[in-house]
Amino acid sequence: MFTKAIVRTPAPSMINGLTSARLGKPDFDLALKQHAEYIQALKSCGLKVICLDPNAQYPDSTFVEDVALLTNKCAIITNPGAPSRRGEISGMRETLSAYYEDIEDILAPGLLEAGDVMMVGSHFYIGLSARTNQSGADQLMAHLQKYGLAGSVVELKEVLHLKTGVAYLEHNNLLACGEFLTHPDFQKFNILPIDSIESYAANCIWVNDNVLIPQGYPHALETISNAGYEVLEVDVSEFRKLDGGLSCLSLRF
Ligand code: CIR
Repeated sequence: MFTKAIVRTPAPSMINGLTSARLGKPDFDLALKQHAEYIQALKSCGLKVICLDPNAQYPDSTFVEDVALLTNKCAIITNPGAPSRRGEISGMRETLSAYYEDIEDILAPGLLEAGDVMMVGSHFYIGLSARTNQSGADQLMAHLQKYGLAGSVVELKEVLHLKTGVAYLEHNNLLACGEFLTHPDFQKFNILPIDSIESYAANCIWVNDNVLIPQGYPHALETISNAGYEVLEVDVSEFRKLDGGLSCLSLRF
């Protein structure tokens, strides 16, 4: 069960965030409204939400998931692979020290963005991507081992982050799309398939047996509801324009 989430309000500079999507610039006012609704959805799942101030210096800083990995034993501050995002980690140690005694770091040459890390109980799958390298993954696995946790690497071919294409919904259920549908590492799970036309909906989040899903993906909604979850739809269209999904917008712990 999660009890808390950390989010960061978007700054007006978010409209200049990194993107590969050709969906136009986000509408900042709409993004603020959607962010507030996202916070409400987390609260309705029973979480206390800690909301960090906007950081205009870093346009992508609202995607707070990428700068830390929070486990039930320790926190790990990452070293983002995107050069424009590295400074986002400043202040994270201070924020996290209110909740964690043990805080570790990923250091250069290691690079890691926690959008590449999927928690399944005490095991963490780490995507090797354009943002996360082997050294970052090795450091993370060493930190995890120190606390009785474990990790393994997954090579990515098609997506930005591991969790762009896969989401663990507990109860052995794994939402998966594209390259992950047949990935050998994931065949032990009960795969809930997401069609490629709804690939954005593969980035959902499990919060205490509710599943937050992006608004506008009817097949994904049906698949997840049929699997027995309480589903909450959240409109995150403005974050999608920056390749960001539901998981990227919070750190849940
Ligand atoms: C980026 O490219 O870094 C941001 N525009 C989007 C980050 C999305 N984060 C995530 O998938 N964990």
